[in-house]
Amino acid sequence: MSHLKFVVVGHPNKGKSSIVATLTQNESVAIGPRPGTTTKARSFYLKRGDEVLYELIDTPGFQRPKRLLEWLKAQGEVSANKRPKLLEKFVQSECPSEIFHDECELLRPIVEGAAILYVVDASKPYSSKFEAEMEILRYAARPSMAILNYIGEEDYTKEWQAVLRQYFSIIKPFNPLKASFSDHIDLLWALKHIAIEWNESIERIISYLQKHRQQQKEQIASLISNTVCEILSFKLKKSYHLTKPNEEQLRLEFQAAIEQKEQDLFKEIKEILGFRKLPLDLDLANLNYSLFSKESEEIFGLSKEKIVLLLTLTSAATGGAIDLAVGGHSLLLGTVIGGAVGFIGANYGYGKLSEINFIGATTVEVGPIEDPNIGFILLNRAIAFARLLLETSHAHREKKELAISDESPLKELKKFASILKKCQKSSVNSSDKEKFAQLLLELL
Ligand SMILES: Nc1nc2c(ncn2[C@@H]2O[C@H](COP(=O)(O)OP(=O)(O)OP(=O)(O)O)[C@@H](O)[C@H]2O)c(=O)[nH]1
Ligand SMILES: [Mg+2]
Repeated sequence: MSHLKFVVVGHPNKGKSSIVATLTQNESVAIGPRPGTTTKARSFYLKRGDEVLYELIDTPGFQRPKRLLEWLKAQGEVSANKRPKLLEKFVQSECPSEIFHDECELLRPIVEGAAILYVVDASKPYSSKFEAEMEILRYAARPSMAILNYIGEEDYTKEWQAVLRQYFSIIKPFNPLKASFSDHIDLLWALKHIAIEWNESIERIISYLQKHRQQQKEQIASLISNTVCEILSFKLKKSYHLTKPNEEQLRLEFQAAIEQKEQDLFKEIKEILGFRKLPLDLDLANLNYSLFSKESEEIFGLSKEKIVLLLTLTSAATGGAIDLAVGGHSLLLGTVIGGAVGFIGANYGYGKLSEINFIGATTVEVGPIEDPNIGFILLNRAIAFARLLLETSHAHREKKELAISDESPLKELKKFASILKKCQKSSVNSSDKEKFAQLLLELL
């Protein structure tokens, strides 16, 4: 069976291309603030490997619907069963056309058999100028659905529904810029009812998309866990000749190498989710602060007390009393592990990054990181980044404003702490790694 085809039509500048981008998860669809961005019909595909699951045809908006309707009516009285043929006749006899250029572009896929997704902006009032468009689409007698987009703040849903119900049996609100993955799935569930013969195909597509999403999350979780673990055990080795390198310089080089690894991680997460071009405003997400800055530590790190507690807990010597403390009874902290604070505190915080070891007369080794908070900071930053992108639609073109919640997403701190500690000591085994990725997956 050939794949499902949907043509996205409507007035200019109502979010047609944005809908195509979101539903095909494709950031290369041209979207623009001015009417007339799309000038030609163009197909975009949702694929599983090489197999096309569905095709969405982006089209220019109607330019002269009233004149086209007049043309159709001027062909004389036709019975309802002949109307689809009349539309075909228009495409065959009048297209290509200078006056009806945009109508030709959008009607061709319809007469060739695509189902119709008619997009309106329900944040603006209905006006009779839309009537001719809907009348023309009715001539096509194709399976169809109306989509209510909301470009502005106001809400004219009721007014629109009263009109759209006269033409479409399925009407679905869908805001392509805000749409999450589950909104995409919801829209597909609604599309299931567009034609009985498509039920099965659409269910299959939904189940594929859900599986694929889960795989993307698994990939991201294992990427984050591997990268964080690798960073924690990373050593910078350098050879030198005669003059010993400056220690501060070495530290900076070491930090820069780690920061680069974090940036590469972010880039890979973007790629997994199909965002290569999307500019991100990392300032808003506080991710622009350097990984090693005081700010980053405050936003993404754990408090000194928590770190001390966790480190004490993950060493075998401690008893159940501290388990209680982790449940929030911070009063216990001072009494139970007071002594440890001084010791671990010496290794905690900015400036306590790593040892610098001069080996022989020509080699120096920097690292691994000593500050136990860096692992948590890295994890919180990477999760914040991944979560934001997981909620971003492929219709975004401008700088995406990232906002993150203050709440650290890391739960199960004890388990994370024990794995991070092993990473730092380069003693993780494959089951630790699996556990690590699994813990992260639950947070995505
Ligand atoms: N705030 C907001 N803006 C939207 C939404 N959908 C579209 N836009 C904006 O509206 C403008 C037009 O979007 P397009 O998707 O290019 O609209 P179109 O219908 O394809 O336009 P033409 O190709 O010119 O007919 C763009 O600036 C979009 O960013 C939405 O859901 N919310
Ligand atoms: Mg467009």
